Amino acid sequence: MPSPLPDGLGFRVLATDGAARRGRLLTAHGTVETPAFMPVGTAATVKAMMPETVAATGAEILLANTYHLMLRPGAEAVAALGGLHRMMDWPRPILTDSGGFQVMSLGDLCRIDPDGVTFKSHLDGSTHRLTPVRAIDIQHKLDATISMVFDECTPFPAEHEVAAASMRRSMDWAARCREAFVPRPGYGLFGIVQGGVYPDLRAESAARLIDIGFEGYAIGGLAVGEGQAAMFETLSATVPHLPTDRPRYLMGVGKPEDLLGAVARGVDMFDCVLPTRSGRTAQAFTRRGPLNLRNARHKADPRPLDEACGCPACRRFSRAYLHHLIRAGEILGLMLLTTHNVTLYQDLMADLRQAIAEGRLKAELEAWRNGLARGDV
Ligand code: PRF
Ligand code: ZN
Repeated sequence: MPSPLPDGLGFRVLATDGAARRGRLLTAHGTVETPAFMPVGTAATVKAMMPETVAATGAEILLANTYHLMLRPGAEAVAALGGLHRMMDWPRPILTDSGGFQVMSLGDLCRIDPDGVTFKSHLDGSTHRLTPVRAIDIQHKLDATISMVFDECTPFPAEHEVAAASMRRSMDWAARCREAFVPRPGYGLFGIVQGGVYPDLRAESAARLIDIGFEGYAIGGLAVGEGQAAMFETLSATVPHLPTDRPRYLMGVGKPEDLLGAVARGVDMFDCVLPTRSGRTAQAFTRRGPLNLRNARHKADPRPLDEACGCPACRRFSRAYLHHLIRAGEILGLMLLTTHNVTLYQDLMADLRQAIAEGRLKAELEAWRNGLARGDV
């Protein structure tokens, strides 16, 4: 058994291989083996999956969204149902994003000022406001295991001056979030590094956050159109400025190839809608790259999606049947593809964890990259 929980979250680095780390996060709701991928449960559900099916994929932590839950059903409604874990019957850790990124994705439905953001609901057009204090208060009511600071995701591209001003505002908000956050054993608050693609701004942001002090450090403002090469360069320029004894979380990333490169650069946690959203657009991720199950070439194919996958979609059903379900608009098609995609992402992370522990990450990355690039035959 792990030793008693410290004041906030516990984190142990169990092994390293180059910059990559094999770690363990200890929380009030159980442990998370890292590197970890968090399936997205925006509205307190991983769409089309029962919680026990999510757990069976190997997922140990989910992400939920402050923005969506504050609008519907409302933070008080979630609190009255005993918090997120009890409401959705997911007893394991939950990380909530703070709402900033989601609000600012609304475009002209939102207005930003030095103290927060005023926005119109995408549901009914009603006006709402999020500030650092309010975002933390909502995450308390949701009972998030890990809360995120309220930040501004600087758009890409942005001039150095614009990215600097945006980052400094986010750092000011991060300090307000730290003050508003009520510490509890096994719970934590993560800071978010911003600064666009500028190494000097990323270094300044990391230093400001470390000065404030957080239980973990996220890297935000990436995967916003800069491309994989620039994302990797920015990661390489950011991670060395982060504490080695705290978890690092790359927000909203990514494709399997992105996860390989980011783990190699020292990232411990990820979230992305790709495996769950692609399931709903008939896209299956496999060890041989993506497949679109709508395509007529799968019409009579008796093979499973991925020979090496142990998920129910691959153990029990053919590509031809999945193709039929998708074409017929059957709900089971979405359920099976989502389960498969989440399983593939969890298998990828499990392979990387084992490879780091055994000091053979380089070969494992090569094996995955070769498979993904080979394509389906
Ligand atoms: N900030 C927050 N959430 C996020 C991001 C960010 O920069 C991103 C960027 N890829 C995804 N989700 N709070
Ligand atoms: Zn599968």
